[in-house]
Amino acid sequence: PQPVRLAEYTPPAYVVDTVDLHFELGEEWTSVHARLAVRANPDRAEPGALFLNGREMELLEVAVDGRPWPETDYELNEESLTLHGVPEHFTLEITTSIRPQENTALEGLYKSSGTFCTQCEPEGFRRITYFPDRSDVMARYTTTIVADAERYPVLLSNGNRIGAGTLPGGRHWVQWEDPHPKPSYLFALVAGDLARVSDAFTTLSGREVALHIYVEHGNEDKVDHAMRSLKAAMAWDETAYGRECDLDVYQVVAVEDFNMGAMENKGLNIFNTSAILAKPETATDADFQRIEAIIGHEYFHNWSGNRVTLRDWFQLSLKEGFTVFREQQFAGDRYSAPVQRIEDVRRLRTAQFPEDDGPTAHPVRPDSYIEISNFYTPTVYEKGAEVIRMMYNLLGAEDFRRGTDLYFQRHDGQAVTTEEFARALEDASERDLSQFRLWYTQAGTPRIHVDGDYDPEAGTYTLHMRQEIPETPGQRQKEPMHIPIAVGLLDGDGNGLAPRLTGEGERAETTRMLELREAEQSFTFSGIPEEPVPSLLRSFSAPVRLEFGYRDEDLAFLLANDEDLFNRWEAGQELARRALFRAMTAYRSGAEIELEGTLVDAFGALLRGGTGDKALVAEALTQPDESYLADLMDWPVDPEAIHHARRSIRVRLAQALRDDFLYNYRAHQADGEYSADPEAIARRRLKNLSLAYLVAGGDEAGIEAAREQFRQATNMTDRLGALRPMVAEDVAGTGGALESFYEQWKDEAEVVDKWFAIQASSPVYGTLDRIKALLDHPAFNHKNPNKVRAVLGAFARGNPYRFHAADGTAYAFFADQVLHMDGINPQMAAALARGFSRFRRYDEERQRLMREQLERIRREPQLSRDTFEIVTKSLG
Ligand code: B3K
Ligand code: ZN
Repeated sequence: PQPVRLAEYTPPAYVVDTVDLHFELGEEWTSVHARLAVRANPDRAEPGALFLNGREMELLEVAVDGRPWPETDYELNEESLTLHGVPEHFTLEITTSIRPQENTALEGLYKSSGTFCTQCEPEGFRRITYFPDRSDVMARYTTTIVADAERYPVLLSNGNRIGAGTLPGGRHWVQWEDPHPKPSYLFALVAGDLARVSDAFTTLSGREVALHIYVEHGNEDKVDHAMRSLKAAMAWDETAYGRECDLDVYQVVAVEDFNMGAMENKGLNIFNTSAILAKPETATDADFQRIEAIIGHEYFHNWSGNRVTLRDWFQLSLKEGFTVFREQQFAGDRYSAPVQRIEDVRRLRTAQFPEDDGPTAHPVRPDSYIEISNFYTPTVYEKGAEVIRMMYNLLGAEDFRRGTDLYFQRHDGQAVTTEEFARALEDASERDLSQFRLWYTQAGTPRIHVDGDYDPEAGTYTLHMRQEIPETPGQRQKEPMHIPIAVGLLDGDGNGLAPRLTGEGERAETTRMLELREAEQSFTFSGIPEEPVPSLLRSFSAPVRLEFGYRDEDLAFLLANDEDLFNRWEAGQELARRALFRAMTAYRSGAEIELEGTLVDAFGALLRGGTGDKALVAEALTQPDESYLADLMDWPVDPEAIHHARRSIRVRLAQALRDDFLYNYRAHQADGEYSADPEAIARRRLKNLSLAYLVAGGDEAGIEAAREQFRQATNMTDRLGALRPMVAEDVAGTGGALESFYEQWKDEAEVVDKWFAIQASSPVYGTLDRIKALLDHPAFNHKNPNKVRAVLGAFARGNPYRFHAADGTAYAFFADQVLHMDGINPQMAAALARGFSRFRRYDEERQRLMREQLERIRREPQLSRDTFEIVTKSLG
């Protein structure tokens, strides 16, 4: 397969003004009749042939202006239909026949537990009809759906319902009209027997928007939270960005089988059930928060993505990075901004940093791809959000808002590029972002080395900074980037100074946003009475790896005193990382693993109530996970050392701080009814973290408390809060607990997914034989992405200790699974194949074993484009 390149972008030869779709949904065949108003693109001199994308369909008819188009004047192949000699303006009619019930790739039109549904982003529409399936072709859609009335009482598409009726033979029809021009990737259709929960929202200007959430019958009691979140998101976008909803009706449908979380189709979002259904008995606090974030994310796309859309797929981060940033701001406003920031950064570090450092590294705006579905990556999403956040940091809140207002106003209804976004911010702020644009084109996580230099005579403190951007595939030479680095200075009592650079006047703010632009650059602060402790990269103002030679005491001091809560957490994490790396060294040399006092004292002080912020204490005491530690480790990554070191640090912390954990466990028991408010979530978080440590420490009272909590819990957060550590530590009675859990929840698919994942990611329960047994479990199904993620995804990502078993048996098994999945769902297969992509980070024997599997996968003659791209890039 040949790569598609950004440099080869050309505007479409023809534009489409209207699309009229007529679906006849059937059990065997579904026929699609499309009538398009086509005209030559006035921006192009010689339009030439009309090129239409299309795959996996049977073409039944092609007509131009009502007359069948002769076969001699078109070319049809596996991926396209090209019409030669068409007029300047015409009506094109195409009839295709498709088999949604056999579509296991879950792209285009497919069936999910009896419901017809669609996923068209990025290139699914071409599996429905022949069409210029590219985001810069925007048209007005009308959709008529005809289906059996009994099986499919609910028939939905984008926009407003403009007609309906019954037909002979028990069939009925509904017609929808979407007044907003849109690219084909935002088209959606749903047909099924679904229950509806409704509400309404009145916008700032008084427009009434009907809100409907559709779920399978029986799930009506699990949509309250999503509905509340939707209304919160609508209100938030009005105040935070001045964006009002432009629809009369906003519909959301939940389906079981979905490749990702959700999809922002215009006025008709389609959601994975896992990203919408929640009630306290079945969903955890993390689920509640994830649902709110995803509901918000898809809603925010209505402006950042739909009203202003993408010129081409290389611009994907224009909508995704910006929308993730908006989602993060929303979540931070709803819960706690520092805790949200910690979670964002944790995700960035565990998923994006490794990607940026491996064979599939690519810029936020890639310059080529083989399969665009492979580019819905942490780099495009999470690093993309960081790029937007850095612009926010550089411009400040007010100018940033002026910039986004200008962007939305200037480009409403257009398909644009990241360049237009940067330009709007520049124009609104009169700032120069030319060097900053490198963040879109240069891959690799910058490393920043910082030294501090105090001059007592002059009363100055100088920070010397040096930036290096590592080499990435296809990018040798890198230019220095423009990096906002938020800095504070603490005096000996832990108070923040108000740092001013030499030459600047007095300032009040205790955080100074430095702008690093050179490869090496120094910043000198004046009027510094004593040697300060610097607090660097506050709130993680840029997605970089920053190094500064703190002493352990400095870190403990920052953990106790920094006014920047994110950096408090960061200081605690750095202390923990150091202890872990020392423990790994000890483990590898066969020495006893010890835990020195600084970490114990610092964490003890936190638990005894230093900050008063429960959520933050819980975050600080959460150990960095194994895959993040693998990313930090020098070659070769040693999964065993990581696992054992991490475990013994956990056990030792638990034992050293046993009384504090027990106190916190008891002090934060729930009282009264479940609530998903920030305070209650923080309380459960700290309580369950304390419980997990007590169980890890082998404390009898703790283990008994876990058993008891597992039995008595009235919500899933507490139930899993007990079961997880029981499974992780394999305490007596865990097998029975797992069984009873399954028995109790076997009818709730989202809960069964948790049951799978908890085992697959456990170093004790997720051994290879158990994983194989889970695949044979009646509740497992390779065609359901949630199940695949719960077992195979959790195994590869969440259980590195077992996945990287030294004998390579897990690798061989996993490669079989990749191949099997490739025949079912290429996107899922490619996602799994990434489990091998960083094989060069491991020792020679593991490298050899993984390479062997990658080569075996690559030899498969029918391999999908998706998996092919990941495997060949990994092999390099
Ligand atoms: N835009 C969709 C992602 C589509 C991915 C297709 N493989 C969800 C989102 O980011 O909102
Ligand atoms: Zn998105």
